[in-house]
Amino acid sequence: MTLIDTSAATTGGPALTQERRLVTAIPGPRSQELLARKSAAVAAGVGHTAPIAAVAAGGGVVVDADGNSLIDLGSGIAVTSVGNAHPKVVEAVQRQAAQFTHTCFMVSPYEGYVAVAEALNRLTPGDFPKKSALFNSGAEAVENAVKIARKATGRQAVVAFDHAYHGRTNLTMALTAKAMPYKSGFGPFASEVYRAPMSYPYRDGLSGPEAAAKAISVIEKQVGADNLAAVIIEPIQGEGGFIVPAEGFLPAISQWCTANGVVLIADEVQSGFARTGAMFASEHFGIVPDMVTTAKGIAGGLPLAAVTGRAEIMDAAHVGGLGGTYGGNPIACAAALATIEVFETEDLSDRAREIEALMLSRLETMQAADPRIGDIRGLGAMIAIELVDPATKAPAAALAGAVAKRCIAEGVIVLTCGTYGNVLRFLPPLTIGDALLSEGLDVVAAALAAEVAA
Ligand code: PLZ
Repeated sequence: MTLIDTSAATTGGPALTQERRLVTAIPGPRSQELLARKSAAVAAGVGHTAPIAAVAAGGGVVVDADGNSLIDLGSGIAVTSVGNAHPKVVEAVQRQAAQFTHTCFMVSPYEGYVAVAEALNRLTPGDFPKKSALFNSGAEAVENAVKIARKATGRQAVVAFDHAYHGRTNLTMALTAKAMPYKSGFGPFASEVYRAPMSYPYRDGLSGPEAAAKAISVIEKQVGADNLAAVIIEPIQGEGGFIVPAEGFLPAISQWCTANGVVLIADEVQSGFARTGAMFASEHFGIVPDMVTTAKGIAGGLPLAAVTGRAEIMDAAHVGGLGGTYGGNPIACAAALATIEVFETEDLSDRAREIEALMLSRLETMQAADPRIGDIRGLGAMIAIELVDPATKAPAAALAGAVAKRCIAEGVIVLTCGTYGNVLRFLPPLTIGDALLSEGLDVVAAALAAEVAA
């Protein structure tokens, strides 16, 4: 067994020098060595975006085994919003790990789990009585939200939207829209899942109410309200392309759900926890979902997920009907409590709005000079640009891929997304400094410019 030399950076957290630093080509020799071991030992289906061997991360950077320091515009897909290895999270994890690592909450309950549930019941939208249940991953939270909604309504059908992403387990693959890479060859998929058209202002040209009327018509005619347990929607779609629905879309869907006894589940796995400049993205649209699924940003990088909802819906599942060996693991709960404290005491929603202002002004300047940036959208520190052929608006997926690759080679981690693969998304940790964020966007601009020349 060879262990990666971490001497390039032995401690993470914000103490790491906040700089972009390239000391080798990416990937450097040590990273290459790990990637060779990865391809020999890890199933080919598990891909990676940045070809590096990460050894430390914090603030706004990820450091690799060769000593390169990359600007992080991805946060491990919207997870490390409080910054990687935040000292308060590290301290909470260490303290809890030394106390006990596991009892199984269903065997011997402990306070951390209950305290996380209390915090979620307080923080999620809606001032009615709420309850929560904890799980390990976003997909598992979504699965459980659907289970609970079915039990509560006595109905089976679930509606998800075009461009939706809800996970990779069997039910959540069915809910997810995109075939490649998430679904192809992995069926058969769960039944009683139906798809409605999403509001996608850049491409459908519809107002929110128009797009909602279209979706509601599909739901009423093709599913039937009486058969429908739940409508699940990401208030801002993540993997599907950071699609922000037109104004009025979400309220209309929400009102229709209420009028028809259908449970509205907001999947805030990617958009939750200060990411969009509010604790939850639902708040921007004035909707109060019956249930909210959360994960990612909740625990500073530890695996934790939750379903929070109206108490009477959450209590519909019989005793013993919900659970899992690790759901609400005590270390993950300790991390979540520390993370939530950081969100609140450091006012990271406010920081997300500052990041939005900085990113939008930079991206708008770029767009004015480059019509291949067809659309700029998103809220807070969840911003994306959709790259297109300026003449036809046809998605420019190859361009997006090439720009992201070039950025990574230049020391900036940039992720793509979108049904058409043509969206560059920016999800920096909320602890990134302005100078570093600005430098990251300089690199994005240079990469886009270089792809004209190329
Ligand atoms: N719901 C809205 O964004 C996870 C997927 C990464 P898990 N998104 C990142 C990948 O390619 O696997 C996500 C999401 C929304 C649910 C999920 C699923 O969360 O924690 O990955 O299961």
